[in-house]
Amino acid sequence: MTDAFVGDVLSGTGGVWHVRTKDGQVREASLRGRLKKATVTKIAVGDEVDVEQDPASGAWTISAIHERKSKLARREPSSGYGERVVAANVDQVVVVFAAAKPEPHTRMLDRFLVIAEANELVSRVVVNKVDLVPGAEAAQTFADYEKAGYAVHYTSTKTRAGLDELHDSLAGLSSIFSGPSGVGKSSLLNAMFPGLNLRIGEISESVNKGRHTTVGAVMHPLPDGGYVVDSPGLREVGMWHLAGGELGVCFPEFRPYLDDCRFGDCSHLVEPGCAVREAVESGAISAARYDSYSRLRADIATQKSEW
Ligand SMILES: Nc1nc2c(ncn2[C@@H]2O[C@H](COP(=O)(O)OP(=O)(O)O)[C@@H](O)[C@H]2O)c(=O)[nH]1
Ligand SMILES: [Mg+2]
Ligand SMILES: [Zn+2]
Repeated sequence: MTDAFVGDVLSGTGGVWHVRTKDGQVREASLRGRLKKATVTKIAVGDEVDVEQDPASGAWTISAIHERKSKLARREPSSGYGERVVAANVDQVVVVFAAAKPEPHTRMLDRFLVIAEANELVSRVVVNKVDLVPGAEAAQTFADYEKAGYAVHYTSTKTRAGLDELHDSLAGLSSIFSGPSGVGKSSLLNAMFPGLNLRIGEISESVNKGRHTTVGAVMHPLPDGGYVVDSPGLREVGMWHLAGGELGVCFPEFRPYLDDCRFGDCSHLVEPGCAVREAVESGAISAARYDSYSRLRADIATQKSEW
């Protein structure tokens, strides 16, 4: 009998997984045949696993996958598995946009946040490149998110504004960095953790655009504990197959009103006595966020009829 070591899956390609055991060593391990056949749990980056080394060959195998405490997963009704796990055991999603270059599209930000909420994950919003705009401008563009209860960080890798606070908010946690390409995700991670050496100006996302390619998330261990994932995984909310009725709770500022609508199955679009729309009219809920809600609701309706 060999001893089993506990480790975290950092990345995987072609059946070989990189597993970081608690001693800090990274082992290349393959999945034990018996586990491979048990399709109930497909291994994902971020999974905590047991690995064992064969004393004769020195080869490592993954012998057990521990229960996940959270996951970022897409529903895939067309595949037999029902969902694809982008990363397991995620503590928070860090959604990065730029104050300028590229211009921030808050509709797209809303989509990223909905994906995180649908997975019951906490999100932070990072507004990077604040060196490119006058101070008040970025704060005004992103005021709705602070009002909705999200932590919003204003950062610049050029002036190092906001980097210490962002760094501290990652300590000991597993965080997924997501957002459009070119906003400075890799630059931010390098500026906070120089050892990571991520490539700047690379459109890493583009290789993952094809429908059947796997999402190549990679977890990077942080020097003081925790992980960051520089993720290509969150893009089109359409691929996440949310149900229309679940969308309201994915807008945290809607939640206090959801039980007050006249109809229990209120879509918050047209029904009389809708507490959400009343809150929009009174200014308690931002009209722009509500507009995102109604667009997403329409997208979901179209999607449904397609499958
Ligand atoms: N002005 C300015 N440019 C930045 C900042 N952060 C990153 N950049 C630039 O934005 C470009 C894209 O950065 P990158 O980190 O590759 O973005 P990613 O695609 O989100 O990982 C690079 O040319 C960076 O030098 C910033 O805070 N201010
Ligand atoms: Mg990058
Ligand atoms: Zn309503």
